Amino acid sequence: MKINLQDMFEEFAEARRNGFLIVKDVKESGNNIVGTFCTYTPKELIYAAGAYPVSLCSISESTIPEAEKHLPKNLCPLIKSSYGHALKESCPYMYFSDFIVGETTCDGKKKMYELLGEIKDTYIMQLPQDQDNKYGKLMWEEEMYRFKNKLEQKFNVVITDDNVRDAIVFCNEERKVLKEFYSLGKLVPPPISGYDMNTILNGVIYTFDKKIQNEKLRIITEQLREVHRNGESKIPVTAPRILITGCPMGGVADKVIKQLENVGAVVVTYENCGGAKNLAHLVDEKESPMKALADKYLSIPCSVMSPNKGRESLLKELIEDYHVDGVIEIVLQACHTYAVETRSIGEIMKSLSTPFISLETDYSTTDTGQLRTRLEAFVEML
Ligand code: BJ8
Repeated sequence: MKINLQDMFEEFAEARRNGFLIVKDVKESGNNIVGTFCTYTPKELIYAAGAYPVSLCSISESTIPEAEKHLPKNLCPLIKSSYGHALKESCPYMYFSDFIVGETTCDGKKKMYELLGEIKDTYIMQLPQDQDNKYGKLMWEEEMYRFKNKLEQKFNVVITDDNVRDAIVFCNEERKVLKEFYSLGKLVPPPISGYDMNTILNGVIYTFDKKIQNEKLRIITEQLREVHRNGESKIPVTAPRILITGCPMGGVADKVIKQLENVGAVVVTYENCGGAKNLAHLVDEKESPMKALADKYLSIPCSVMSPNKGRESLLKELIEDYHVDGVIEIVLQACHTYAVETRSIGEIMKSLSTPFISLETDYSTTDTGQLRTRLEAFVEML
């Protein structure tokens, strides 16, 4: 079956807005919904409880002034935006969630969750911050059981090991399909722009029917491979190939990715959440399911971990596999963990002779021009 790729990109771009209506239907059909904020959430357990995980709104600048009535101005925009939505009751996904699950990741987020708990039932998983320590691993596995109990009590269900195994297979299938899709960035030239790729990776967060999503993504991937085989990619073979790393991009995609591609580069891979950081590794289907979940999620290389060596090795792997010419790091204002890692990531890039810049930004449009100038200068240098 041939599909119109542009229509498909638009469908994924609209997924968040359309998802507003779908989440209402899902809820009104008697389903349970759990709101999530972070990649560390073991969504398999939510599916195993017969519920749907849904990502909560966190990319709009419009809710930040409201949030700043309770939170300090000097806080990451993602945290303020999320909390502002809760105060303004403007995130339908939150509205229809039976409860919210958060993790003790960065300081700002975990303290915001305390305030969020005054507005909505908020459950916190205690995330250890050392991935290699055996006590940390045991603690995180224990947290999996604690979360499972919460789901069982809240939804009056029993979650068996088989339920969890089925959910692991189900979520792994989505990861495999997404990985096949984003691996198109390895092709030279890539058959899809980084902006369209990001749109799809973002759109899937708000898509409830994963079977249909997987089918569509398989078709898109195959069609884009054909575009490449036929030499029909609109991206010039000479376009500098960029890897994006750092904080989540949702709130700044237009002013970073769009502008970067407008000045002649192409984003071929995303290391940040939504990209390889989350999707690169599957949950082990042969391991005992709760331990497998604990192992997979604790290994996510986010800067809240100390140390966070996994980010360095993932970056090295991606730079090689995607023939990367330059690396751009996005640091959301007041994100201390990523800001501190900038130095070590910069050193690694130097050792690999890979050009690197780190851009600090927020959700406003005030630095759009300044960012364009910096992106232009970076691309010219490549
Ligand atoms: S796994 S990146 S989604 S924590 S940008 S709120 S770290 S101050 S969003 Fe994140 Fe999970 Fe990590 Fe991914 Fe804090 Fe930084 Fe803000 Fe952040």
